Amino acid sequence: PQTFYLKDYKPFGYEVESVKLTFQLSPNATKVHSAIRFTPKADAEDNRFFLHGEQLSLISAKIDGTPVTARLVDGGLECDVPRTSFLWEAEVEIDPAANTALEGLYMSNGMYCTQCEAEGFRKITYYPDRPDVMSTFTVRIEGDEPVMLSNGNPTGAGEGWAEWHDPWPKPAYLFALVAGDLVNHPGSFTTKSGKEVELNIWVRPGDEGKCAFGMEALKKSMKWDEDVYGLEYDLDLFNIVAVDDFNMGAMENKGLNIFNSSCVLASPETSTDANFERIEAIIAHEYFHNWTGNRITCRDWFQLCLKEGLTVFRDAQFTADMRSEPVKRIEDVIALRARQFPEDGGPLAHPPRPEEFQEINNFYTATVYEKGAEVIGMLKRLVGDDNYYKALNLYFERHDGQACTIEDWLKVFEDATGRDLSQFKLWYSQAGTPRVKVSEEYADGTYTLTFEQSTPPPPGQPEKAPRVIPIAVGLLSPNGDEVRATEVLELTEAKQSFTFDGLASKPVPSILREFSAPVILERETTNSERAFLLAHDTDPFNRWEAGNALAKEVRVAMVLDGAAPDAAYLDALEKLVRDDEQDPAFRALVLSPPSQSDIAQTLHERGHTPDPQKIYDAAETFTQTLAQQLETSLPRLYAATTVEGPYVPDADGAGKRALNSRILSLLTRLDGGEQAARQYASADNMTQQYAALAALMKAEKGEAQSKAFFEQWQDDRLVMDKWFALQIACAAPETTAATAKELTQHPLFSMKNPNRFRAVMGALAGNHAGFHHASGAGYQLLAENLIALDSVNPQTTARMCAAFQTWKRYDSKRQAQIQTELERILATSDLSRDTHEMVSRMLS
Ligand code: HT7
Ligand code: ZN
Repeated sequence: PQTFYLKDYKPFGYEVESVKLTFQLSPNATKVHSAIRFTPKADAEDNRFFLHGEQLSLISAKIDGTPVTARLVDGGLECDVPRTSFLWEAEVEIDPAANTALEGLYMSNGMYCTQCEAEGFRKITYYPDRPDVMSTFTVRIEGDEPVMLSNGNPTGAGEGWAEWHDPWPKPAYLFALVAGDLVNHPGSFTTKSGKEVELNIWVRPGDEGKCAFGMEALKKSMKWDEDVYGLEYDLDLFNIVAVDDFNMGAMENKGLNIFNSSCVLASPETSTDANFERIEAIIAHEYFHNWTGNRITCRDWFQLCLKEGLTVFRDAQFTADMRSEPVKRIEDVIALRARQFPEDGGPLAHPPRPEEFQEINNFYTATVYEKGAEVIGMLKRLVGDDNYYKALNLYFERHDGQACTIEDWLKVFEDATGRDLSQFKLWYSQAGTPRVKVSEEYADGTYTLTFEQSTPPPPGQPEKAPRVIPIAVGLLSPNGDEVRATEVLELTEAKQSFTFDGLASKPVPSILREFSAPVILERETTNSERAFLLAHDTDPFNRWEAGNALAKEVRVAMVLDGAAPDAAYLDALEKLVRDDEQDPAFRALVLSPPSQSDIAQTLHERGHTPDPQKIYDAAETFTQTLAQQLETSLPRLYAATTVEGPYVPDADGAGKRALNSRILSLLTRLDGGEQAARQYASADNMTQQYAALAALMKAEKGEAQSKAFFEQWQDDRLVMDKWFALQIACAAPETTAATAKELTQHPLFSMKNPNRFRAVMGALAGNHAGFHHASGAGYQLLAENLIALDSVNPQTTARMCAAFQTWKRYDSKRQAQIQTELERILATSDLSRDTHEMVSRMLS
């Protein structure tokens, strides 16, 4: 397979002045006519006229009305063209009903829809399918579908046709078309300059009742972007469409966002609090792309984090403002450590701006998205809030309408602040998570913190220069008072010391407050100091972090030494859970144990080989001991945290329900499931129904409720995904693979629906002890299913291969089992480029 390199970038040799597309829709034989005006660039380095095209049947091609013979070459066509402006016309035929890869134009439940990012447009027609080629699009859709939508504003419609025009130049990856039997949930928004924008959420008939929350989230996002970034919406219409079959969460096509239905449809009866929060965030994310992605796009796909890192950063700011800042930060750090750290520490490691790829779809990763956002968070911390917004204003002013690079992005910060960011830029080019070792000294009222940074070399990047690392530090006195408020230390050298004078006694440091940089902090400290910070730190993130570190230490000791759960830690948890002064969401987070794969990662980082069964046993013992310790207070705590009254999916209610659910799961270990069964029977919302079912199933007491749940919800696709996943998530290690296998035989299992496939195979990979069971059955089942999926949907297959990325952490027997499965996948005939790249990287 061909490898593409950042260093090889060359601009396209032609301007695309305008694009007119006509679609004649038909499930198996859609005709696409394109009329594109090209003008050769006077200063072009390369005037080869090459248009991308894949899986297209070319019917005809013309230049200025005269038929021409195009040469079909690998990945597209070439043609001899005039040296002056000309009109290129082509007619192609495509087969949307056969398109199970869900890239280009495809069908989902009888509805036509598109997914063009990253390189799907080339499956619709011949085109320079690269993000730096921007043009205005006019689209005519002919067909007998009741609703036919494209980007921009509608310009005409009649019996069997509709026309659209998007006045904003855009790359082809933002093109979209949707046609089908759809109903809309309407809304409207008046921008700060007084423009009335029509809003619609389009769904399949029957789903109308699940749009209200998404519509409110959209309006809040529009308002927030005006208030915080001064950015207004720029069309008369904003459409969102919900689609059942979709490879990712959603797509920010200009004026016509397309969403995985799981990321937009919500109702109290069918969605949990977590679903509501995620939907609000994804709607915001896609809306924010209108400026960070669409108005200013990427020059090439190596720059993907330019739009994705920034947009994730912006959606996190939004969620923090709408909900709780510390809770959002804690949730994001948990997710970063669970998804990005393993990527950065394993064979799939790459910098936020990769320098080579075979298949760009494989680089929509936690590193590009989440680490990309962390890098922006560090930049903001280093330059300060005012300078951050000054730089952002300059970015929008200078680059509106352009396709940009990370260099452009950093230059606006340099110009706005006068700061040299050349060392900071290493964050974009170096892979791997830096480890920061801290030591301390105290003498005569002076406290010294010494930091040493290093990054274990990831694949292909032996040299690791020191990076700029902002480390937010506060100091507490031994009685718990804060003696130094948060200060951001700038670590720029491999080893550097910082001093604090005038202290009456040796302070307790609170380091890396708010998780000010995506690093692994290594510091020798005691459990009693961690407990002290859990009780006293004024930084909520570090208070949680202290509890989390304590929980990990306790688990690690249980796994390595067979120790009993630490009594002091159990006492600290008991105290916290009973403390009604504390935020329920915070209490729920502290009460949620570190995941078993997190413990495996911690053990690995400390040079041990994790044993998944031992980690599972320690988790079970710990939770059972905690339940017993809290035994007498659990019924009261359960009652005190139960949220009465109508369900409202706000942060406050969600925090209380999260705590209540944790308590219910502990109680269910002791009361034989009585309380959970009562909650299941009386719940009027999915959060409580699901929490009760999960608690019962985990305790192996939920058979009747699981059957009832299926009966109640079998016609709801999204709720059924929960049902599939939960059975596997709750299975014991030795039955996990068998449970998953049985579910793949279920009539409602489908290879063609990525949500259902992910529900089953994602839950298998997510059940740490089950997936890594010594029999190897989990590995085998996943590999078999990935092989089967590859010819149907390469993109989803390749993404899910990443379940194996941590394989070198485990013992030699497990490594051999996984290696066998990876080699089996790689030996599959006609393996997709996507999967081939992922598996080869993991085996390298
Ligand atoms: N920008 C979108 C990425 C995306 C995507 C990429 C590859 C294949 C399918 C895809 N669907 C959506 C989504 C986002 O980050 O907002
Ligand atoms: Zn995005």
